[in-house]
Amino acid sequence: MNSKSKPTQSQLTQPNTQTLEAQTSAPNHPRQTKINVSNALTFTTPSDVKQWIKAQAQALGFADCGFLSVHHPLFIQQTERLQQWLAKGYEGQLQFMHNNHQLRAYPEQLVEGAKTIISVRMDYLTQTPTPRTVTDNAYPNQGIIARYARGRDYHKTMRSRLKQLALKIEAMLPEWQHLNISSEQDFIFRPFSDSAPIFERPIADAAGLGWTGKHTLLINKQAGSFFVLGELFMSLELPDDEPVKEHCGSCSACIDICPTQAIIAPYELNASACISYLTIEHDGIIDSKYRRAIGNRIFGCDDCQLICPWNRYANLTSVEDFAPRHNLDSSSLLELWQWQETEFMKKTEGSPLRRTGYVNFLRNIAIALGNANGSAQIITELRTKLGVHNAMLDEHITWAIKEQQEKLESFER
Ligand code: B12
Ligand code: SF4
Ligand code: SF4
Repeated sequence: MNSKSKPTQSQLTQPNTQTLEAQTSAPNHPRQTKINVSNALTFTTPSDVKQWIKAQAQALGFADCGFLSVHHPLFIQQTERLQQWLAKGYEGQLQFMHNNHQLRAYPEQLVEGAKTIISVRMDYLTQTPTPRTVTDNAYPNQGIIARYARGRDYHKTMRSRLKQLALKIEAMLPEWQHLNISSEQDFIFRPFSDSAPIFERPIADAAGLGWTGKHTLLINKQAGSFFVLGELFMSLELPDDEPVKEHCGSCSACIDICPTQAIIAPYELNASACISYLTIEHDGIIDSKYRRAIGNRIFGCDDCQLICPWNRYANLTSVEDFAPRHNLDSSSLLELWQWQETEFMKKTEGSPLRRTGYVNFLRNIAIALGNANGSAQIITELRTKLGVHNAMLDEHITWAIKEQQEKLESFER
């Protein structure tokens, strides 16, 4: 390859066997025999470095990555928007949204010495959903768990792979000394995924990973929106990527389908009305005005994504960690209702489901059982947990029994 040519995709990802052999066959003369891992590559500009990092990220299971300066103007702008959002009371019990606004506005203070954020996305679907349809509604006796949450907790998967990416970058620093991208300094890095006061979706948007849909999630033209986001803060100084054009146009399918009308207006979500918030984050009584709308969703909600036309392009994941555990993609409500606390703790080890806690999990199933097809067996099963845990759960069980009785009575009429 001449000095101007860019590395190809396969050159970027293939390990250089010549290098490894040279290093292992001459252990006594490391200085003379040291051949750098990139001896087939030429890095002429910082863009070559970005291309190399992107290829490494993809080899680690990330679908894509983009680059953004920690000093980008979006951080101050988003902090102001967040404050307006909080002033409307949309956060419900999400108290952490009130904290650390200084760090949100100045992310360079979050990781001292960081200059660039690598924003990554990771697909999580293990089955292709039927396009533009909420098929989950066709199974009222099944407990629907959001698709991101059926396997291993993605936070751990993301952070450990981001760390691997950082180590690969660190090993390459000597090759990039001529590029004036701070590679001669000590390498500082820190991986995040949903674990710090960071505007993850706006970062990914500005770094060109997709556009923000009217449901407030990021969408990619080639891959839909069923992916999670993460970031690697690092001390290399690389140029920003450009945002992409938005493609929602006049569509409003997500706003129209939302069972609880949580999407107040395009790009404006009242989190406290969102089923994802109610079933995962909200502790205690769920307002009865939302219970019928919750349907059979017992942990999270995918409706605004399932209906989105761009998800006909959603990709399946290459990451095994997302594979559903314990039939969480096809369990009946009654099966899940029968889990004892020890079983819940065992089966949700390393799973996002742990977050809601056992009694709130039962609360969610009780609501869904109230919404299931009328059945005397469901009423009997609901009664087995009355008076067993706490008054909050009893209130939901009593509501569900009443809903079931009304259905059975209307059949008899
Ligand atoms: C709090 C939170 C929630 C809350 C609130 C969601 C929300 N939209 O705010 C609840 C619990 C409801 C929630 C639900 C879900 N979440 Co969530 N959540 C977060 C979290 C931790 C913070 C988001 C945040 O800052 N919200 C505050 C509001 C103010 O921010 P915002 O929506 O971005 O609002 C801005 C826009 O309205 C914007 N704005 C205003 N006007 C305009 C105009 C235009 C044109 C534009 C572009 C923007 C714009 O300004 C606002 C202020 O910044 C992030 C992780 C993170 N650290 O970023 C994950 C995150 C956003 N969630 C994620 C996921 C997957 C989900 C669910 C799909 C899970 C599920 N299946 O149940 C649902 C989807 C619900 C939905 N429609 O958004 C992913 C999104 C991935 C993606 N493809 O975008 C994230 C990034 C987590 C991750 N690491 O992957 N979540
Ligand atoms: S996740 Fe469900 S409840 Fe929340 S905004 Fe989307 S459709 Fe509405
Ligand atoms: S459903 Fe329509 S409006 Fe909503 S995010 Fe998708 S394309 Fe945009």
